[in-house]
Amino acid sequence: MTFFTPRAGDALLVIDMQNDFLPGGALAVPGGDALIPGINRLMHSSFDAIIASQDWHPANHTSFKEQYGQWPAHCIAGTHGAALHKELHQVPISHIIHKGMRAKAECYSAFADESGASTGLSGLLTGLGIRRVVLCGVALDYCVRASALDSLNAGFETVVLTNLCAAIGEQKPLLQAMQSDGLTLLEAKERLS
Ligand code: VGL
Ligand code: ZN
Repeated sequence: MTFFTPRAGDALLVIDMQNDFLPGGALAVPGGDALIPGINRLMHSSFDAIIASQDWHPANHTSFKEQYGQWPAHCIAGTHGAALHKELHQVPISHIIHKGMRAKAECYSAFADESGASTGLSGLLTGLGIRRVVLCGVALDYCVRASALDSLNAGFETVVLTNLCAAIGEQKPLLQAMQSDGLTLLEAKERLS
């Protein structure tokens, strides 16, 4: 595994580091909280933009079990569960992207929901002159992966920092599948320090 080194034209995309996706939350991703110190250190390296996404659902979102969806209710807009974890440094974040506001559409990707409605992220990145998108956060098998694929398809070089991501399911087959998708998988040295 090779380490990531930042360069000009990089944006860091910090996916869904919200209370509901971290231990103690409604849809906790195991080990998610252990990523925070490393992500904080990484955010202090030089990026042209640091964008945090937040899953941000109406109370009747289609993905919720009450609506016969797959997930327990989570990240309801404006609630504590939808807030970024308080230990995640907020100062380095340049932009926030909310996603999943439309009741009838699932939205794993920070770029667009499953009906194709854009969040505006692609245009934002292009406007900022970003060439490479670097991802970390949760969940690796849902929102990180979907965001990384959309980034690649939008024409950005795309890197996933595997040791700054946590998954709901098994990691090993997932990493193989992501590599076959054409994603570049690297590690952040910030996880170790
Ligand atoms: C996510 C399930 C439902 C995620 C969002 O952030 O990976 N997973 N909504
Ligand atoms: Zn969600």
